[in-house]
Amino acid sequence: MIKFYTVLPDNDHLGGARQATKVSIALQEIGEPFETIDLDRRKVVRPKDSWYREINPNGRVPAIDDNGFVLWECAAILEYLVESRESARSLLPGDLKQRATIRKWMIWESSTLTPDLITICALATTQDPEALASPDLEAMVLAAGGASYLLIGGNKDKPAWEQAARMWNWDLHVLEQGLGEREYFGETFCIADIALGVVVPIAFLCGMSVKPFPKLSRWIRRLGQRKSFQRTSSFMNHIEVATAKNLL
Ligand SMILES: N[C@@H](CCC(=O)N[C@@H](CS)C(=O)NCC(=O)O)C(=O)O
Repeated sequence: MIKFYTVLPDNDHLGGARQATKVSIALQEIGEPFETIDLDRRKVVRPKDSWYREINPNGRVPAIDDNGFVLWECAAILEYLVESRESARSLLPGDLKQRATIRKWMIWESSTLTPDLITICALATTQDPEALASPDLEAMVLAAGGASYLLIGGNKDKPAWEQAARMWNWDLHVLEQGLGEREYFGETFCIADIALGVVVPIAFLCGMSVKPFPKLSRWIRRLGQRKSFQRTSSFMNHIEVATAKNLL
């Protein structure tokens, strides 16, 4: 059975490992049984001498162990699941060009969208700490962003925040255009929906709205109707924040 290494929300001061939920959502979508190994972020994931560094030398979650084959990085794990399991094929639907387009969104999410998210979260903590829904957002950003946070974390510049917010809204615009009239980022629900669907709602914690992007807003609600997302407490928490603050 696949072992899934993560940090669950219940005993974690940062509310669990949000990126890692991409993997548990994918495993649930394909009906693959898995054993969850819930790690202590401070005692097991981070320490350089921890046994977990043998699993992931980055000291990050998620990682999986599939019968002795260890893999880390969400995008690589999702692609591996699709390629190794017949039941997962539907998560990478379409012909060659459609599948390449899905991979494009996966790469864009980790190379552009998530770094932009980390930037707005980092700057949000210096702009309006009281408005933040998560008291530990700053620590969360540090956990996810590492060095990039340290570079900009002390920047109390309003123009820097405004520029980061513009950047994020531009990303949302790119997503809105990319989604077009379809329900999902693939011909049907696919791994890009999982990757993007975990990341986009995190920005609700920083007060970023998707209201100017009605297709995206409907897409997030559509994801919220899937059992795999409903069972993901961090996703549901971000939706609650968005609803309370009228951001969705
Ligand atoms: N690029 C990585 C990102 C993983 C990541 O940032 N994980 C965070 C939790 S969401 C983490 O493990 N942080 C380590 C810490 O809290 O010290 C992936 O896609 O797997």
